[in-house]
Amino acid sequence: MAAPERLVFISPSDPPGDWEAAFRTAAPEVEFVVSRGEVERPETIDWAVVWKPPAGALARLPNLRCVLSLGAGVDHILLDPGYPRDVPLSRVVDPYLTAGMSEYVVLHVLAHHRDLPHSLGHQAAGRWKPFAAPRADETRVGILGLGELGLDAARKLRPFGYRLAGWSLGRKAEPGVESFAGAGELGAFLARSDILVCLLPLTPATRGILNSAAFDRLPRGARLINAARGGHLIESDLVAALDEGQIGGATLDVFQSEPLPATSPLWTHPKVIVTPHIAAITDPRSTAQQMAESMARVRRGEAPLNPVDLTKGY
Ligand code: NDP
Ligand code: OXD
Repeated sequence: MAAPERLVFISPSDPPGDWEAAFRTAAPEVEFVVSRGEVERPETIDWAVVWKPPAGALARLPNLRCVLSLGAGVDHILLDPGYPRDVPLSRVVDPYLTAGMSEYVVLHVLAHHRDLPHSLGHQAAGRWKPFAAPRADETRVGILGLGELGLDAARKLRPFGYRLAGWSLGRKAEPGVESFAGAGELGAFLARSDILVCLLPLTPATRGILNSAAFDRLPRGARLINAARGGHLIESDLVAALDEGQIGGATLDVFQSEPLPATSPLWTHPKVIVTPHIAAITDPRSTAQQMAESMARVRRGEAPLNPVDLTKGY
């Protein structure tokens, strides 16, 4: 009888019990092994389900058939220069994750459009100070990244009447969303974005894209929502732009260093809303089903679901 397939689960933050239970339903034929450092009998591991695996960990699994990211983003895996590039890599594209991200984006676009931070400041001071928000149809929302998450967010923002645009590598034809494509159109896209939402993957081309030069292209007082990766944002540039008034407020879910250090000025900045990388959380039950489908495909000699293009890095 053939030995059972083995799956190693590597994550410093995801609860292994929830994933083990989900895989017991989705792929009961596969043995679920939680890595707490070295993996026993590494040559017997077929599948790796990972978030931020330590550098070199995947290269030490010589018979790996597929790596399954616990997130939609895969920068946490491809940062490892020893990533075994001949092993297919699959990322999460899941309706619950997408819905969660769109809820977050809609919540914070509305919060900035209606200037909730300003109202909360007045409340804290016991001040009754009415003010009018701009009209939605005169408020320009720009989404960096019009992929799975960016497109869904745009579709869910559309009923509010915002003037929507998106920036991507290739041109998009989404009704009601003006499409800007490529580095050459970034400046024009920024210049028309009163509320800028970042939903880009973190790649060498997008690292540090939210910097002083980009902020200077935005309309004065523009708002920033970064729910993508901390590596997109130069945090010191943002603090300077907030203090100077070029940026009027920001929501940040992701940071250069996570957890956000206690000494960061972002924690207490009156114009900043901080959330602890919770914009969208991978749902184990739904995602384990998809991972089981990817494993079935790889067994048949096919590509997994949602394969990552290693040359593009997303
Ligand atoms: P996709 O791969 O579906 O979409 C990425 C989009 O970015 C595409 O539209 C792509 O363009 C565009 N893009 C990539 N590189 C460039 C570039 N150099 N210039 C212009 N456009 C570019 O990713 P998802 O929408 O699924 O996810 C986006 C990111 O969101 C993830 O990588 C992850 O980092 C982050 N995320 C954060 C979460 C959180 O909780 N904070 C939760 C989930 C995801 P094109 O369409 O032309 O290829
Ligand atoms: C992801 C994340 O990439 O949660 O899915 O950040």
